Amino acid sequence: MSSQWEDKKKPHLNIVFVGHVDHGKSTTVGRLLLDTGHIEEHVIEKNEKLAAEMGKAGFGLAYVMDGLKEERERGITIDVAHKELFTPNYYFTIIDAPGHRDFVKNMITGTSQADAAVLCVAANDGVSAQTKEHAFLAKVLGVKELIVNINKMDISGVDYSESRYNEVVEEITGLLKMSGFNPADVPMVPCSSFNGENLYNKSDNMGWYKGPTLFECIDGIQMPPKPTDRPLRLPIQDVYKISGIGTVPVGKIETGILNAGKTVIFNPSQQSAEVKSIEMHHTMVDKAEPGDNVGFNVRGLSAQDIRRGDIAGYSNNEPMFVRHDETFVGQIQLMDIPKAVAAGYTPVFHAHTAQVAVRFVELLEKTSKGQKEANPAFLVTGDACLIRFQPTKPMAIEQMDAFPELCRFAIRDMGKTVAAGVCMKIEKK
Ligand SMILES: Nc1nc2c(ncn2[C@@H]2O[C@H](COP(=O)(O)OP(=O)(O)OP(=O)(O)O)[C@@H](O)[C@H]2O)c(=O)[nH]1
Ligand SMILES: [Mg+2]
Repeated sequence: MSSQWEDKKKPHLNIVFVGHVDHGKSTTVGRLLLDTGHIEEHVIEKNEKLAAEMGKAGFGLAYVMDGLKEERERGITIDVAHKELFTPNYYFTIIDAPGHRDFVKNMITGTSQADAAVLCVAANDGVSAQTKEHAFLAKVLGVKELIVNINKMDISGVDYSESRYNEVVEEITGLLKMSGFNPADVPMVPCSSFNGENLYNKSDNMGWYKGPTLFECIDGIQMPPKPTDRPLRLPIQDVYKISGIGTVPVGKIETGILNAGKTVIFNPSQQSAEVKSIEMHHTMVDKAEPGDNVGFNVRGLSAQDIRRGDIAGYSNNEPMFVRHDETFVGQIQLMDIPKAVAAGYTPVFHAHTAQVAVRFVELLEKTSKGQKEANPAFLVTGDACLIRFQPTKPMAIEQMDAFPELCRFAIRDMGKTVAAGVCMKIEKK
């Protein structure tokens, strides 16, 4: 079945659905696709029958996105899934991320491909652990536009209550401020994905809500202008070896233009190669722009020469990187850390597509409850701090003043995100 708005020449955006486990991300995506005519009712009916047989009644809509056997049995999303959605203004690729804390790694992969995000928050639970973690990660990983779906408004105890909606809006507003989004720019739509209320069709049960539907918000996204006039920066997501073609790195362009025929350099691998061809949405193109997800064939490099976490650019303005004997200074905000941390702490940094263990070398200046302190001995949850860092192996990262798109990082330890930060100054030797 095809959509009435189908047209692949429309501007393309990747939109990721994130939020705490079970808050209804997959159900929202399934319902949006159904109500907008991208899939037919009988598909959902078949899914629902299958779900009921597996003891997962109610998961028929979620099964549109949850296709893996284990996902269907457990009733959770494990890996990201992609689907096309056409709206009057855009051609979207929807990325449905898992909410379960064990699969945050997959959420990070999906979110680093996204331009925009829908944060799903169940109205009964409100802001929960992965609501927080995903909001921080979305900001760090470069999501520019955010929409909130306050979901499950139908559920018993919430019963479409305006005052409960207002309470959840207040909680989310606090979270958005902490994670670096401006709440005034973020629409928050009260929905029931299960019943299809305020997703595509307006709800008869929430007359008090006068704002746009989730679909109208998604279609109305205004993306900031594409930084086409800046130097090329293309973080590499994966490198494939394709028989008959050769080495094909893939990734999403952050800034600048990738041209076929030009030579690119990959840092920190420090390898150069000519771009032979570029492919986007299974079509060959001569050039690609910021926001485009591309695969491109490079001449003369093996798939082992370059890797995920490299950034491609041109040699007249190479992507920056910090070697293991160099340092950088960054400002971090501690979100959730089990114990106090001091110099010597070496958690994993996630910056664009890179994952590198990085050591806290020197705590320079702490801000705690509005009070500043030079060279503090340790840090706890809620503190912000300016720190000198040293990666354990070469790591591509950019300074905030040069490339705000590539200066952010999330810090993860023991399976959770403990802090988020920005790189202010790279100290090259
Ligand atoms: N009452 C009610 N239940 C909902 C709604 N949306 C989703 N659910 C139920 O919530 C459960 C989880 O839904 P999913 O869509 O799988 O949630 P998810 O956020 O994708 O979960 P993960 O991907 O595992 O993080 C299912 O039982 C859904 O039927 C809603 O609007 N109202
Ligand atoms: Mg899901």
